[in-house]
Amino acid sequence: MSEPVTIIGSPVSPYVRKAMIALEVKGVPYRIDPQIPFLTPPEFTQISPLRRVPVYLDGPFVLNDSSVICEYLEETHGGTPLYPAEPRWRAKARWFEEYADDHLGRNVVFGLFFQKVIRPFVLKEEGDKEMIRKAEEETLPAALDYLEGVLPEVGFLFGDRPMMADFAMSTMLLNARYAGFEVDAARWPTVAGWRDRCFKAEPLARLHALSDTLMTTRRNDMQGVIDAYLAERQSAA
Ligand SMILES: N[C@@H](CCC(=O)N[C@@H](CS)C(=O)NCC(=O)O)C(=O)O
Repeated sequence: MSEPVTIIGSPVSPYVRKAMIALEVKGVPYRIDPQIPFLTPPEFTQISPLRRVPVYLDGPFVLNDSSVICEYLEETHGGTPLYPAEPRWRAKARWFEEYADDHLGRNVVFGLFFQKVIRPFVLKEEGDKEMIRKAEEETLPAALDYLEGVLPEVGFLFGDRPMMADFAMSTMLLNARYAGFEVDAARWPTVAGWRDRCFKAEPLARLHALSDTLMTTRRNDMQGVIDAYLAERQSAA
């Protein structure tokens, strides 16, 4: 039997969760090495030139970037699709995934989560107040205005099943929540309804539960929590 693939990065990262979603939807056995990119040794650059997670390792084969990893898994495994087949919808799906990774990521992960959670609690320094204000008051409300106009009132972006674009965008909202930013359901009812449907869908629901647990787990205990989660997945398969 071949060795399971390894994902480097913590499931608290929305980008790492994307890779885990793809692996779980495709039924690929995997391990997690929950390294925090800011605390990795200098040699980390050899497998992650931008010093980012997730990193996908399959023996000597290395992939970087969550979208690259997800598309590779889609191309190499049959079963439940992560992207729509029809070229126009597939192009739209790529756009939403890019919007999540780049724009939502810059504002949620870097603008809020990094400034309000990682800097004070992991790096023991103050976050950038102006960056937080801008994300909370300007860029994220504008992003939610955009999403309110393009997300479906029922179901998911491409039908009655969530695909990678739904997962990539909605999972950013979990890190926004960790940083104290909640989607106001009175102002953005369509986003809030779609977000709730995505959060209840597997494998996102169980990955969010894992991430929630890790948020309150000491760093030394994280590997054990993740290994227990993966062992349970293995026995459920
Ligand atoms: N476009 C990349 C973004 C990955 C990313 O920014 N990951 C964050 C963790 S949430 C990271 O590693 N940050 C470290 C850094 O930028 O120095 C992807 O989709 O994988």
